[in-house]
Amino acid sequence: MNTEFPRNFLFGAATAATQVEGGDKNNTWYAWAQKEGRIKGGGSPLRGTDHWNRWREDFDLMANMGLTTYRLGLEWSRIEPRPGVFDEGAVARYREMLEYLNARNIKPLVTLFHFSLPRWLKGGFEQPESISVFERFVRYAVDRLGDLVEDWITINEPNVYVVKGYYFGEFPPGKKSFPLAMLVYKHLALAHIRAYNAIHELCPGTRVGVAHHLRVFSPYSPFNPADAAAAKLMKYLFQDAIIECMATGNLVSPIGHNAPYGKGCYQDFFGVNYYTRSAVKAKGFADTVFEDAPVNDLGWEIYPKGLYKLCKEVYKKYRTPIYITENGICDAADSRRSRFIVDHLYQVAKLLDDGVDVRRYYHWTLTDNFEWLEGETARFGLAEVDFETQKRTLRPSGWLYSLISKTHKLP
Ligand code: IFM
Repeated sequence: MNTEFPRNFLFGAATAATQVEGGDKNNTWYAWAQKEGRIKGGGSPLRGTDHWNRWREDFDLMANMGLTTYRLGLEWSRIEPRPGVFDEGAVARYREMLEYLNARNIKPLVTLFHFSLPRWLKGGFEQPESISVFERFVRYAVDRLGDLVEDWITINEPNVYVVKGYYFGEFPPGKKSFPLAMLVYKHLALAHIRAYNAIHELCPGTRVGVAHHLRVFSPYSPFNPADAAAAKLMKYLFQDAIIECMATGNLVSPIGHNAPYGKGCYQDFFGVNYYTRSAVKAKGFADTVFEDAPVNDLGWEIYPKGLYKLCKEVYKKYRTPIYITENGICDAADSRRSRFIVDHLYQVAKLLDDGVDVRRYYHWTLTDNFEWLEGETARFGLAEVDFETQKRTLRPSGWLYSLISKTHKLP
């Protein structure tokens, strides 16, 4: 098999504004972190990696690593600190960042909504008005930054946002209601379509997609039909239904049953965020891990073949170019990350060999960061961060990834 990547295949790293920038008190995650016990180790996104001030250092690191693309997020609450009031200073900073990236031939891919909302957006995406409010923000951001960006992600991991925030109640707003979760799914799907259309209207030729969190769902006991049925249902409810709504505009059950903005194709690329596989037990509709499976520091199974399986599946169904918008491992000791990278990129090489149009790979993530409920304790970075001094140190796996990006070959 050919383990050389085409010259136009892009290798990059992905981050999210709230996880790295620091300094913003106006977002829902800062508010959520104020209650003791919610975030492991008592962290908050207020510190992050101080990327808001140290972005040049981080971008230089990427340039030295030979990365050619970077996925970054915009903090909505920074850009629009009050409803309809926009902060020109914040946008100017993002412009500076994007210009710096472009000057170094690092193609930006910009995420508009990644788990964190402005605190003033009461009720978040539960309210139908949120669709227009989001569109207003998107239009503003794209109008000011669109000349510097060719690829946009409207929404990151709608399923994780909904399941954690509205079903398990672990993420803000901490609710536990299936009907509400479905309503938020519906509003997110419509918000995506409105944003998709708005971006194309403002910047024709731009590529727009969603970063979907995809998992493999396998029956815990392969010969148990109840486990098999539960795995199928979990997969549909967690990812397949929302993907269909966002990709085609057709709201499918249990999210909806019509196409309010018309059926069509609302994605120019398919963003795949891939980490793990779930071993599903029918009893208790439980999402577990296979015994003896290799796992990361958070207990998630390391299952590279899943990346191949899922990309093949979505490509067959939607025929859109694929960007792997996230793939990474929580591994503080850096003892498994190098292997993880090579094994997953091997699957990407296989996909290319099989004619699947995968165009980019973004490792999650460039530096250690604020990992939501895990705070600063979960280490996903190619570079280690000492949060006290904010010193960045490239890990051995970071050097390896740099070599792969520079040579376009797997070692
Ligand atoms: O840190 C997150 C990211 O924000 C969304 N995808 C999964 C990552 C690791 O948990």
